[in-house]
Amino acid sequence: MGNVWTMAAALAAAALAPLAAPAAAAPPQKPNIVVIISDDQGWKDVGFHGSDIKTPNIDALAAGGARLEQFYAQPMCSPTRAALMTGRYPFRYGLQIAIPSAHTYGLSTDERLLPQALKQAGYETDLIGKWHLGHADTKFWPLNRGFDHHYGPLLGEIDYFTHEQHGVLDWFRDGEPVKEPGYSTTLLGDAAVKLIEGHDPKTPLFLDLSFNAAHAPFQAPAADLERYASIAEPARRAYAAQVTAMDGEIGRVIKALDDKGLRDNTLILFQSDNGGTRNPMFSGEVDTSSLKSLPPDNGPYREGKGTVYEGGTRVVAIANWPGRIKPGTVVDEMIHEVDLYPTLVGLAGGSAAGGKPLDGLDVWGTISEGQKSPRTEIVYDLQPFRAGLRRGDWKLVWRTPLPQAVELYDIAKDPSEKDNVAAAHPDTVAALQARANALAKDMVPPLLLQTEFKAMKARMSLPPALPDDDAIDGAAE
Ligand SMILES: [Ca+2]
Repeated sequence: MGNVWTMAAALAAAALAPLAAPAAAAPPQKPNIVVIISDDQGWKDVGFHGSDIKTPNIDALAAGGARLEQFYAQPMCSPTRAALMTGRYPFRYGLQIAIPSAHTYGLSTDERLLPQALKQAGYETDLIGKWHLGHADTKFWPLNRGFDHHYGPLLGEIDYFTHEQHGVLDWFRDGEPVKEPGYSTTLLGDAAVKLIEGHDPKTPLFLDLSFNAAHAPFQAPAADLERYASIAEPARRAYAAQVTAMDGEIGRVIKALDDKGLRDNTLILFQSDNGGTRNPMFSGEVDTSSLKSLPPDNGPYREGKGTVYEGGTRVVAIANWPGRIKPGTVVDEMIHEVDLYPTLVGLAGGSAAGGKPLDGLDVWGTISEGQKSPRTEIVYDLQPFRAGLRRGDWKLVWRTPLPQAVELYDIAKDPSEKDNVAAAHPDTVAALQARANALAKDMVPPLLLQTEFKAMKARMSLPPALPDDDAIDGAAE
């Protein structure tokens, strides 16, 4: 009898199974992911960090989500964008330095990029705004790197109104140059709103909205400038106006997500791509050397863009997802740009496998549940002439050409990097130097330096630079 009942139970279970299966197997809804990147914005240049520059929409994102107070990017535009796209440090593929406009190299095409991984996970992938990961060959362009659509500049250091750099148009829609009127920040906001309004909610969306604001040149529409009539210095006034103009566009994008009913299933990340520029040498190709002071403000952090000090690399950053990240969260744990790749691919239910080994670590538990960061080390930069490396709270700043300079800071106690304690901690310095050296064994020297050395070598085998015949004849008289 027992067997009969067992058989009956098994039959009943089998009969019920098909009914139960669809509910159990229904996949969780994949979140929309909107990454908003500002360009060269100072750490302090948001309302919630105490700025006089008005950023009510960014402030609301911060208040409604998590402020990431130890979020590290790379010191410049291209390297940070490369770190986001690959989940790997730029020293692994020679992209430690921003790509100058006349150079022809780009982000190595054998890297597997974030939009490729998200596309494989079923996402629509859109880049609205700046790329700066290769422009001279179409093989580097966004549509050949996993994006379904791209609108905006391929490089990004443009005039905000003409969209030109050095008189050359840098404004594209899906690979075609576009000449159109308008302030770049407004045009990018318009495009993002239109995209969200027309988006089919059945397909999860990855939007990389990458403003050229607030990079030099410092330009803003008259109405935005008028708001800051109280700021006497023209560059700071224009910079403040362009930050507030960008904030307004971010507000429109959030409203579009709200209106479309997507907001509760959308993770929004906001960050600057590097610290604000404090030295004209690093401001880009626009000459800012005549300015009395560069406008961005990195608050308590030392120096700015281009350097491995905290002012160049610890950037303003926010994560916001209603219902998934508690409002008012402050994450004071180390997170690096490379961590976004595995974190976002993980949330998307995709696979981080299939590319090269990642430097990034999944930090979702740190952002959303208050867990300790899995990250114990930050590589700020690694080049033949310098290293910036943090392990725990110890940070090494090492300029390697002779005469070399070695600095050591306790970042927890001295976040402003005022007190170089290298002399008092020789063992810590030696351990960090050994680690930097070990990492440097896998370093690809910057593609910029490789290209320039080739050009230099070519110039070294030109004909002798002797005076011309007239000068020689004259000398003999
Ligand atoms: Ca930048």
